[in-house]
Formats: sequence, C-alpha cells, structure tokens
Amino acid sequence: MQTYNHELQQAKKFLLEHDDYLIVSHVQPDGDAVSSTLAVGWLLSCLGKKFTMINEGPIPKRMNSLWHADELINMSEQKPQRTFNKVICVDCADFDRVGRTKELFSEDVVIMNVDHHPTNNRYGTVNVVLPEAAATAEILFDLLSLFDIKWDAEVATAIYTGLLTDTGGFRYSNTTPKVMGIASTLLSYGVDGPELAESLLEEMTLPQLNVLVAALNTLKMSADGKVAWVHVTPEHMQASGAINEDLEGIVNYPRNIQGVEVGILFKQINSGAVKVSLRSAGKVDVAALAQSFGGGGHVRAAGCRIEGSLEDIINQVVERVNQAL
Ligand SMILES: [Mn+2]
Repeated sequence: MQTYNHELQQAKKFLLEHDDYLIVSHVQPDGDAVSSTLAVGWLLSCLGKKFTMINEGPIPKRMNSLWHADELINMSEQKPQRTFNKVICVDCADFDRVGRTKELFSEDVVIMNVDHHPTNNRYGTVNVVLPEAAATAEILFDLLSLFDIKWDAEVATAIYTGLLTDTGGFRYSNTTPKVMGIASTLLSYGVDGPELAESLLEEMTLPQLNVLVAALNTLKMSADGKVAWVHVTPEHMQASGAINEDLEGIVNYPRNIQGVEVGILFKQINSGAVKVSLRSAGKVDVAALAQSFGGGGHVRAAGCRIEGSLEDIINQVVERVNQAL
C-alpha cells in the first residue's frame, strides 16, 4: 500500500509539473480504457492543462455520450502532425498495447503508466500499477481524490463506466469492498447506475445479436467438457454486419457452460492471423497462457494474437489449455 500511495504522489507531481500531455489507451479500447482516458482528460482540464486524447482506432459507440468522448481522437481518421514528450498511458499492460499512437511520441518522451494488469512490465518513467485494482478507473478514482477538485456527475460517470465494465457489472471476483465503496460514492455524485447498466451491458444491436448467433453455431467442446470454444470468421462479420466491438462478451458464453474451466473465442482476421480471447473459471491462469503466445491480461481474462490458420491455432491453443488443466 505504501508503494501504491507513493506512486500516486509521483503521478500527482507529474501532472502538476508539466503541460501539454498526450493521453493514450490500448488498441480496441474497452470501457475501462475509454473511461480512464476521459477521466485523466477531465482532471487535466480542471488543472488548466493542455492535453490531447487519442486512440489508434474508434471507441465503442455505446461510450459516445461520456464526457468529451467526441474529443477523443481516432488516429486512423485524424493523425496529429506533431509529437508529444509527455505521455500518459492508461490501461496498457505493455508498451506495444498503445498501438500506432507511439508514432506520436517524441524521442525524449516521458511516460506515465497507469494500469492494473498483473502482466504490466512497468515501462513508464512514472508508474502507477496496482494489480489488485478492479480497473484502471479505480486507480484514477484514487488519483483524482488527491487533488483539490470538485467532482461532478460527468467524471463520476466515466469512472463508474470503467468499474462497471471491468467487473462485468459488479459480478467478477475483482468486485472488492473497495470497488463497491467507490461505486457508492460515485452514485452519490449523480451517476445513473441503472441507465449505464442498460446502455453498457444489456442493450444489443441487431448485428451484435446476429454475430453472436453465428459464433454460438460453431461451439466445440473438449472430450472432458472442461474447454469450450467458438470462432468468428470474416464471413460471419460481413453477413451479420457486425463490427469488432460487437464481439465483446461472446467469449463468456462458452465459459458459462456448466463444468467448463476455460472458454475461448477465436476471431479470424483477414490478414491470416487470429485474435484469441480466453476466460477462465479460476483453475487456469489464462494471463500466463496468453503471455506465452505474446499476449497478456488477467488471471481470468486474457488475450493474444497469433499468426497462422484458424484451424492450426485452435488446435494449438486448445492443446495448451488442456496441458494447463
Ligand atoms: Mn482495465
């Protein structure tokens, strides 16, 4: 805890000392990545600092109504013609997770790394890494609390979004008493909890439902019933009209089958690679497994990207999971 408090103080100093920051999060940003980016932006705007928020690609549409989400630049559409030497990376387990935004980092860049992934290798000059945190948003709640600022419903909603999405709606084992305490405080700041649960967790688009149906039709299980997996091909994506963010949550379906220890989603990418998402019921450390394929994540939720044919990669990964069992 002492280290964590010290790290938070270092982060505070970093934010007070400089100006003109670039705030980035990981490629294909999830709720925590987006809300953490916005929460840092909100804090910097309170401090009267200049900042630019950017991601390699688009943010999930369901997050468009969050505080200044329209100012979070999609680099694939609009690339700033300059570089930055003060960069804040949020929710990025390793440096490569920032994707193409690293093209905007100057040679003398100083990085502040704020993250909760146990696989984080502390690539920053300033690091605030707390693997026990449910979300990077939880760390940002602690960081913002160190400043003499007036909380409002908008920043509270951003942080609540990160907590809500990374805990699967306050259900996963990372839903600690501390998380519920923070959520309670955020509700008192005016967060509309039921509305966020509806728009972030419940609501589906028709393409999203259709790609789920296609994926579930590919369900396979190991002979002992402990591993279950589904896959999605570019053809499935095209036929359903789904986009990448629509795949979020699909991996939970094979994982949710009674008796299954590891659920996997294989997403075939056009270029001859496969994105693998792994969910564990607890026995298998899927972060370690994903890391051995060049990926990373959490003990119960991790992912990686592997070059090769869909069939080969399914065989390889399922075999490795069986070994780990
Ligand atoms: Mn996260």
